[in-house]
Parts: sequence; C-alpha cells; structure tokens
Amino acid sequence: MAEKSGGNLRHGFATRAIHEGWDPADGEGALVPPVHMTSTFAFSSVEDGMAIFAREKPGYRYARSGSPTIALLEGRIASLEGAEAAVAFASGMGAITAFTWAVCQAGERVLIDQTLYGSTFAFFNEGLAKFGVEVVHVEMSDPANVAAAMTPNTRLVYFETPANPNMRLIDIAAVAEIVHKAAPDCLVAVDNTYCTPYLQRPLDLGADAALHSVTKYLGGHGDLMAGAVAGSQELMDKVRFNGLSKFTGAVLSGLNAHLVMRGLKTLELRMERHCSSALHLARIIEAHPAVERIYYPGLESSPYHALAKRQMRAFGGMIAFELKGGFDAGVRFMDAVELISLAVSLGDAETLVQHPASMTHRTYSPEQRAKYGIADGLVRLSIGLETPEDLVADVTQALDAAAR
Ligand code: 3LM
Repeated sequence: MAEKSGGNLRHGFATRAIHEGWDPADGEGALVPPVHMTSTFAFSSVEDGMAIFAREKPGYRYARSGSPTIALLEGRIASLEGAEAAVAFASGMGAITAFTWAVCQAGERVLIDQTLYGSTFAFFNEGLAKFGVEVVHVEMSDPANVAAAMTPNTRLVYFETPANPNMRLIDIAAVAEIVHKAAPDCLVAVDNTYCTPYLQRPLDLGADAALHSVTKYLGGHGDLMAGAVAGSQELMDKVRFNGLSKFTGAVLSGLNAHLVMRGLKTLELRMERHCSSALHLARIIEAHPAVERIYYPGLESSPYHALAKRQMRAFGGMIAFELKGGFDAGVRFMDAVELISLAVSLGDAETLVQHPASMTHRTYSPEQRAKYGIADGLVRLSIGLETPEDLVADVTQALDAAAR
C-alpha cells in the first residue's frame, strides 16, 4: 500500500507515530510531552480572550474545544491518516455521533452499509432517523448498489471495511468515486477501527473522513476509551466546534490522550504481530474439521482477498467463523477457551472471543441479523499479541471440544 499523503512525509509511519508534533526543546527537554490536566485557560487580556473565542487568533479557551495534550494526539492521528486535521473524542461512539450530527440535517439522506458495529447501527436507525434524516441500508460490497441509492439530497455515505463482525469488505476507491460523481457535496466516511491507518488509509483512497474507536488498536492496551475523526481542516473545524463542543461534549481527557500516544508508539509493531498471528490462526481454523465457514480476507478462499490486497497493507487481526452445529457448537467453543478471554472489544494485547448475535450486535433484530449476514452461530476472535503457538494450542483444543 503506497502512502500518498499526510503529515511530515519525510518520515515513515512509525517515526511519525512516535515523534510527530513534539520537540523536547519546547518542553524543557522532556522527552515525553507533559500532560495538561486543565479544564480552562487564562487569557492575558479581555481582547486576547475575545480574539481566541472568535477564532481570529490561535489559542486555547476551554478543554471541551481543545487543549495542548489533545492537540498533540490529534496531530499524530491526522499525520498517520494522511489528513489535514483530526478531532479526538471520549469514545468511538462520541466520534461517530458528533461527526454525523455536525454534517447532516433533517430532510437529508444518509446511506449506511448493512453491517456496522451494533451501537453505530442503533445510532443511525434510532438516534439519527428520529430527527428527520432518512437512513437507507445499502449492501455496499457491490458499489453498484451505492450508485443506485444515490440521490441529490444524499449527504453522507457511511461504512466499515472490514465490517464488524462479518468481515465484508467494501471498495473505498470505487464507492468514493461513485458518490462524488453523483453528489459532489456528499461525504464518504469510513470507520477505520478494524484496520488502523497502518493497514488502510481511507483518505488516500478518496474518502472524506476516517473514524476510529481509539479504544481498540490505537490505544492498544484495553485500558481506556477514546475515539477520533480525521479529514480536511474545514470539516474537522465543523466537527470540533459544532459536533464535539456544542452537540455531544464527548471530550477526551488529557490523561487518556497521553495513554493513547503511548499506545501509538508501538502501533506498527503491534499491527504486524496481530496480522501475522491472525493469518496463521485463520489457516489453522479453516482446515479444522469442526469449522463450517471462516471469514478472514487474508485467506485465498475469501471473496474479498483481491480487494484486501489492493486496499490494505495486511489483513488485520480480526477473524470470524461459524462451526458445524451452529449456535450450540459456537457456545461450546467459547466456553472451552482457556487462555483466550470471553469478552467484547478488540485490538488488545489479550486475545478475545465473543458472540456477536447476543453481545456486540444485539441491537440488530433477529430478522436484520439473518438478512445482513450475522449468523446466530458466528464467533468473533480478536487476535492478541501472545506467543502464537499458545494461541494455536488454545484455539485447537477449543475447536476439538466444540466438535465433540
Ligand atoms: C466491539 N466495538 O466489541 P467505542 N466502531 C467500531 C467498533 O467496533 C466500535 C465502535 C465504533 C466494540 C465494543 S461492544 C459492547 C464493545 C468498528 C466498538 C464504538 O465507543 O470506543 O466503544 O467505539 O465490537
């Protein structure tokens, strides 16, 4: 995957994740930037405060609309995503809701893919539709369906790729081209949580915004909640000063921004390990006689393999599969794991397993799950950073147990 844009391109991804935006000389030599734990900022005069509030002069006023530690993190995420700017949030849902409310209004139309993280799906269908925005479900893995659903008042096209939990892929470049041709003001937003900008850069492929649950791989250690959106400066100003500051208030704390930056320093290394372990395990799972079907774009048998090779650097750390015997066999597998933890969330050092139909995607009705490919027997694995042989042993004994 070629990197076309973003931040200081003299430097590579890992260097930017570690250094972007910070010179120790600006902080009395501190190698690690200080954490600003302050809610408000003192002005030198009324005139100064007025100019900062009017955004005629750069400066901080109140931490809900920005602070130095958050700004440093935002600069790093923007650089990694190849964006002009980014806005950080207290959670992924904080980012998704603030972004959407900042860009859409009643009477407009939003296209969403048919598989999204459960709370995102609920937000669009229950939270947004309630305020007079028309929300239309489209099967976006065929871009022709997006073309057919576009109307002049379509304001936003929103999807995840790979989609949580069933690993469908969507061709970002093809969808962005179709959308921008049909309605130049329509925004294409991609939830890039599953990939991180190390694996996939939606803006380089023509999208207008990349969104994250930073709680996951970017934080990387399962010890915080955070979110982010990256895009043009103009769009991010709208997201910050309307979506975040006025609509949701879902602002990240300085301490958590510091922890995310600590996580980002090892993002490249961690993603390499997540991806290599996941590919190794996917091959073992695919070959096991207890397995009915596996969803992992790194496998040659995946219908998304060619697209994954085109738009992702590697195939990610998430695997979904169904066992012969469906739901009951899936439950036997999840109850049989020993090293692996039975928990929602993903992107942590610990390998996690969960049951989408009853947990992360409970917001879908049984009919919607059936229609949108979230089988009752689907099991989701987030492959962690443990010794790969230990994961192989645990997965294999749990598959053997599920088959009995
Ligand atoms: C999960 N996902 O286990 P937060 N976008 C994507 C996500 O996967 C998530 C969010 C946004 C899970 C969380 S489910 C009870 C636990 C692709 C979260 C939302 O607000 O930071 O959780 O991000 O799949």
